[in-house]
Amino acid sequence: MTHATARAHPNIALVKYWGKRDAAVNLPATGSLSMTLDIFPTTTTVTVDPALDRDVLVLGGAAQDGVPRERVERFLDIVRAATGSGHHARVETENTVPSAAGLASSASGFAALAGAAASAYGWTLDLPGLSRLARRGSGSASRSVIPGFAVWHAGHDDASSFAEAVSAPDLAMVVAMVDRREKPVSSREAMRRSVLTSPFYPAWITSTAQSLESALSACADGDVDRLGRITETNALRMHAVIQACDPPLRYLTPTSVAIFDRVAQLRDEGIAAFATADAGPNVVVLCRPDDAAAVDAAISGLAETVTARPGPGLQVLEEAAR
Ligand code: 2P0
Repeated sequence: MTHATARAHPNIALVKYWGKRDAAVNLPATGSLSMTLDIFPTTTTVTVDPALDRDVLVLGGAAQDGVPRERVERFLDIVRAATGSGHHARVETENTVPSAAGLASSASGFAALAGAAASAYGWTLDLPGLSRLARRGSGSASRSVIPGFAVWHAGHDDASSFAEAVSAPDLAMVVAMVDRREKPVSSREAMRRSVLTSPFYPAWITSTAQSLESALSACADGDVDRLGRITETNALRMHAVIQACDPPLRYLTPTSVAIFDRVAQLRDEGIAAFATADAGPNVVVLCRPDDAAAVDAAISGLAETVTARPGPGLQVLEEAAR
């Protein structure tokens, strides 16, 4: 038996990934830009065990069945196909991010799994290779492999679609935990519904490609205000796409909207703060590190808060011995 352990952190997109151009190998319709956080890590151990007749997934000490286990098995099939292994594995994972609440547990989860599985099966990959592999599990996981800020190039095939580091101004994110419960519609399903039914989807593709270009140039210029404005606009556009789906779908709650309003008010008061939200009710506020305490004080009456800073990329904590 060989085993390896890896750790990865969630990331929050400033320019969002919303929709696929190829679901089979998980190619996104557009590129995206994110910050990997220094909070809520996922730690995963993969043990390759010739005695197993199927893959086992243990999440927080509880054996999983159904879709989560099958998703891991399909992912490990990719690693087995690449390494010529016929053996199954036991995957033990500990999440500190509230699962499925729009705080990117699949990003940290599949990034950690990619690192641990590649090592356990003896597949040596460079950082772009690990990012590509993580992408196959969950698109946003391609970015959690990278420390700090990452741009995920949309690409046109498996080889060209991966994330890499980008330099950006020093920033903080104040995370407002509006609701920790599992969301009723997964982002994968909501993305699919958006592509198929939202009349705004074509405009999303065009505007997001432009927003990514502008955001990258704001990063290069160290322009926090421009980067922040693009971030908030892009998030609201994504939610507009989602809210135009059939059957109807809305992730933002009255509390989420109240936080967006409070953040706009903070800007009127002279604090450069900008709100974003993923496929869930939680809101994340982007600001300069020196302003994080003021942002926290402004919104902590509306939801439980925690402040994050740019975090590390994928860490393999224990390499498989061979
Ligand atoms: C993002 N989200 O860029 C966007 C914003 C949620 C909202 O990437 O189907 O779990 O596994 O590739 O990565 C969530 O989508 O979707 C996501 P799959 P994933 O962070």
